[in-house]
Amino acid sequence: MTPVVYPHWHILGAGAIGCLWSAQLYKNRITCMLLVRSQRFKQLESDTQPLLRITEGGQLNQLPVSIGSTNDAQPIENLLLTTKAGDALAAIQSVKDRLTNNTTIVLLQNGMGSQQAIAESFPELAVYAGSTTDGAWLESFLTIHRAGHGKTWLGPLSDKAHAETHNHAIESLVKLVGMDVSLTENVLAKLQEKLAINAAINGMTALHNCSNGELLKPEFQPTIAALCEETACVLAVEGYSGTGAQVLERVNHVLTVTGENYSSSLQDVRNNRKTELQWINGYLLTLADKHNIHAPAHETLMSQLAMKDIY
Ligand code: KPL
Repeated sequence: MTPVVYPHWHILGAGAIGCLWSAQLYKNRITCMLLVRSQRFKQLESDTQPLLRITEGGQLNQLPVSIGSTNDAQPIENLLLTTKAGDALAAIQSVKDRLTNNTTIVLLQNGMGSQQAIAESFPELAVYAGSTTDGAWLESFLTIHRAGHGKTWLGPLSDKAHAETHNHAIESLVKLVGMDVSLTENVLAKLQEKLAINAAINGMTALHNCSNGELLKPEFQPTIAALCEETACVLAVEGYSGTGAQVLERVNHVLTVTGENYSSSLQDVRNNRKTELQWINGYLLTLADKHNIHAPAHETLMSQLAMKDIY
């Protein structure tokens, strides 16, 4: 009998999603190493085993985690990139000497645009993208809270990934117990669906400093509807088939079920971090501009955010 060989993963981006995947891989006995910048790595005490603290449903779990520096030399077989969209390309460039022609890359960024930029920069590699509705937030380094179990779609992005009939490492992610991961041939459609929702919610909650549920108030609904209408119209140039009314229905459903939550963009603002709105509404505006489509609701939203120094 041939022994089962489990793939080894490196995770780059020690935020909430990177830590969540690191914990799930550990629980599924798949080895993985969380990569941090060399400066951060030097600050870690070398004589103690780092622990990842994950709280879920009021219960705290502490799991050992293997941490390495981006500056190490050993090759990376499989890379899960979980940085923010704006940091993704630079992060992958920082480990490019460790990538081989056999490296599989999985990109888990919000919004769109950063994934395509990476697939174009690394055409020789099997690049996959993911779209996730998993909810987790980072309290401090290696301390996260899992807010909700979502679904993750993974699918090929680069030509090399599209040509593969089988990818052992990707299959290891699909089989993870404790995560709901499925494969799709059309990951761009999944990214568009998520982008359409984020484009109506994230910027608005950041601007009005409110919970998701507050956007259901009548005073916000006309703007939300206009954003959804424009999103459907702009994304149609890339094959999106949903109507504005369908997007609005999905957005209002998300606002209802996540009513108490604060969007990731509002959390970024509150923690003085740059948001990913450039990769959400910004992506739509670039696309609109390229195809001469008028998108005044998105334009107004982005300028109102800029007036409040929210980028
Ligand atoms: O994905 C989200 C985010 O906060 O980024 C939503 C769907 C808006 C849930 O909060």
